[in-house]
Amino acid sequence: MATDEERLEEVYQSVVSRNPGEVEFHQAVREVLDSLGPVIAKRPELAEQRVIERICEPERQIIFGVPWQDDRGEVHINRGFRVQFNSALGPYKGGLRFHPSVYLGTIKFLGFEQTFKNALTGLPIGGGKGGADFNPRDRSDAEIMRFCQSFMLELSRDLGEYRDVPAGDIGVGQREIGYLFGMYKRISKQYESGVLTGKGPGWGGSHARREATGYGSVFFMREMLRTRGESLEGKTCVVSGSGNVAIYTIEKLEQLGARVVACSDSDGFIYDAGGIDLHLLKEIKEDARLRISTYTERKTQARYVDHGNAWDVPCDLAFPSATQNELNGRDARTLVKNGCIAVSEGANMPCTPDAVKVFQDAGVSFGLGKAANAGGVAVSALEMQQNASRDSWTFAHTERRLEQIMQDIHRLCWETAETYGTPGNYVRGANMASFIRVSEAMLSLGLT
Ligand code: NDP
Ligand code: 2IT
Repeated sequence: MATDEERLEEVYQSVVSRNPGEVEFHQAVREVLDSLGPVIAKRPELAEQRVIERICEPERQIIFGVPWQDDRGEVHINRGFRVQFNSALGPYKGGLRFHPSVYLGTIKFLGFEQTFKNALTGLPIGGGKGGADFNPRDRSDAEIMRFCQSFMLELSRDLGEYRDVPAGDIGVGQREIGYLFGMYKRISKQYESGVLTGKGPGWGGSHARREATGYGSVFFMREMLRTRGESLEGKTCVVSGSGNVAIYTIEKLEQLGARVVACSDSDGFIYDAGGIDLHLLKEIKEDARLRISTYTERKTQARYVDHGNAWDVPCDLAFPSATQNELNGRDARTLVKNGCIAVSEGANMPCTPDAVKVFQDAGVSFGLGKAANAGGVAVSALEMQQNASRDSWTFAHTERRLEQIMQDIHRLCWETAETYGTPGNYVRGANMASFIRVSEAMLSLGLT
């Protein structure tokens, strides 16, 4: 009879052959399956009814064309996706990504991760993800609006407060959610607030949703540091990216007494030894939507390194918060050599498998994305709660809930890792704990 390891390997091989070329999806599945051995050994009933195979197969995959017209009247066609991955714990929930690199494999990897992440929050949300291979860079407001409207015209058929609730991700922020929601409202003839999250607080959104992913990643880091008898106070940090997650990671780190000396975009990074000027950063990225290189025009003592690698900058704490596989084994070795003691993944799967191994072998506390960046989707679920009860909570109340949720996720990962014989391993802890939650629900619901 096959051992548990052999059975998990068989499942992995079948995922690879059923989803050819979707390398990020394979990578995400590999990480989860590699974690499950101890759970299957102790609780074989969770592997019954082919639950592991079923968890790797999306419940539904929707692909559609998105035609739109630019400001010069030229017609473009993009490809839109929504992968409704798993609804054992609640309606499909997860963001939309607009980026030229998006293909089905990107959305599948993100939807798979989302299923487990959402389970860790303890809130009633299943996993899904969507997006398009649309490049919003240098597009006017009107072009973005027309694209969002065309995208929603098709996607609206598959959404609903109790069915599937998208939000933002790379290239999709409050502006895009506004255009998407406006179109949904028109098509459905209803002010169905709960169909999208990440809305503006003035039109049904939750306070602290914009801040939630970044703040949550810092709260998770604080918990990891506590287990080492350390705190954030006085720590030097590097945050990659300069989008939604990066900006609010920097904000919370500054509030809690740490100093962020570098952040980046896909063209290069800035180094500001005195600490990144958050006010200026927000002006550049949120208001003017410019490149990070313009930071040095206003702060001449800072340095911009064109095509440089932010992980070369010495730091105590690293927050990869841009995109998948942005931090490789070489970068991890540099960080370890420079004295980095902990990593919190604000992005989804930003560290390559060899980077994760370098961190774990060196005793660096490593908070994987599906745990560390779960604050965003958690506050999205709180937004759904507020919409369902036609209520609006204060910023302070919502932030306290977020803080509590991140502490609970940290404790769950920590304790699960211990229970199953891999103490301190958040990757194992998070994957096992979330698998238990999703598989128990799937078994209870029968073959549906
Ligand atoms: P934004 O679009 O606001 O910002 C993305 C940032 O990452 C930009 O600085 C961008 O630089 C950089 N970036 C994007 N793609 C690449 C790439 N291929 N190579 C290098 N840099 C890149 O997105 P978010 O901040 O919302 O998302 C960042 C990460 O966090 C993603 O992995 C996302 O999945 C994850 N995440 C987001 C959540 C949210 O609530 N928004 C929740 C949980 C996770 P440039 O402008 O040059 O492209
Ligand atoms: O990756 C993620 O968790 C998100 N992009 C947020 C999803 C959400 O529904 O808020």
